[in-house]
Amino acid sequence: MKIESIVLREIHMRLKSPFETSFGTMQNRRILLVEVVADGISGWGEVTAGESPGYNAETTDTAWHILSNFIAPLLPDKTLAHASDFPAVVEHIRGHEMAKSGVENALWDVEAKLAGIPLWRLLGGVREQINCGVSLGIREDPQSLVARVQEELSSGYQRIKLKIKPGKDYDFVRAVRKEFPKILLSVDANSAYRLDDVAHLASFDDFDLLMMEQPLDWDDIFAHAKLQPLIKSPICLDECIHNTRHALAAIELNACRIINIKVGRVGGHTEARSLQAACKERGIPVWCGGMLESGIGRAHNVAISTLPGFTLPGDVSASRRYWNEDIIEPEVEVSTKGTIRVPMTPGIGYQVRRARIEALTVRSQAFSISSRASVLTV
Ligand code: OSB
Ligand code: MG
Repeated sequence: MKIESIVLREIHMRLKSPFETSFGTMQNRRILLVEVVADGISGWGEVTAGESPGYNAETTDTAWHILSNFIAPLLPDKTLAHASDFPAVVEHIRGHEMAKSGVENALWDVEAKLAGIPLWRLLGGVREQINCGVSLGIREDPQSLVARVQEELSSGYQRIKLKIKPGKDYDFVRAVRKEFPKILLSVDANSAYRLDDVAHLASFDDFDLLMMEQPLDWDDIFAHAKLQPLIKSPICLDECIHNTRHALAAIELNACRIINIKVGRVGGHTEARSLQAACKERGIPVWCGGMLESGIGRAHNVAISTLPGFTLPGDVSASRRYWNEDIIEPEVEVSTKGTIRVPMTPGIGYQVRRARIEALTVRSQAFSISSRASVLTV
């Protein structure tokens, strides 16, 4: 693939309703999209960074900075045999996994289109439908949370994940578990607790949780290794795991029994694939996490979820749970059994709605062979 051009865009999209986590509330999304053209074919990726650095260190603006100053200028005129060769191109840049992932995944889309096959097949996927769960934001009171859970179960979703934070945790989970004694139920603390809270975290043993996601500090695998033997709930790491090496350390230390793979958090499909293989070899189930993506990021999540290690329902759910109108066609839809059928057309397998993206764009920057210099439009 000879890269001809790369276009960065920031689009603004408003979530249907605010999403509250222990680190803050998200509603007005500032999403970066990356379009790469290589061998005359256009591919799309999404940068999954948040607007503020509450989940991880990256933001929409740090990603724009890294992409426009350090990554995009390297690309025009470069030839890569495979998208999986891209990580080596940006190896000298430390961190900024989400920024890198936006470009790498666009290259995967190009490569799959050039090969005339769906992306999920190119990645080595083995299933034609994926199992879906939902992640529910923190609510005012337990009753309204129970009502939300009922709605999602009626739509068919196979697993419910509740966001928790100190003061909005035990009573909420208890109310949901009481109403739905049999469902697959998880909680996600997004690093809101400390090792001193062990007795409180152990009290969740009552609820037969499928997992407790990232209870402790975002960068502290060691503290999770101390916590895991003291609680029954299997710990699932999210924020702590940025690459396969982190996963191997966490597994060897018994810091978790499950890992959430987010393609952006680990730097792209190449690392996500290697991480799931490493976990599979060691009997650690993985599932695909979400970052409130537009249809483009969602399509990439659908594709990676087909790999053999992804044995638990992911946080990949229908476009219409988030957006009044998505930027892809068809939108991502979930069956009444809580599954998404993977697309059979080449690349990400969903049509990108250019006119709609154009209308949502607030800034863009293009890098191409002919100009070499970039063109900035605000
Ligand atoms: O921790 O999984 C998380 C959303 C934003 C930031 C972090 C997380 C989440 C979610 C939502 O849980 C997942 C989704 O539905 O996209
Ligand atoms: Mg999480």
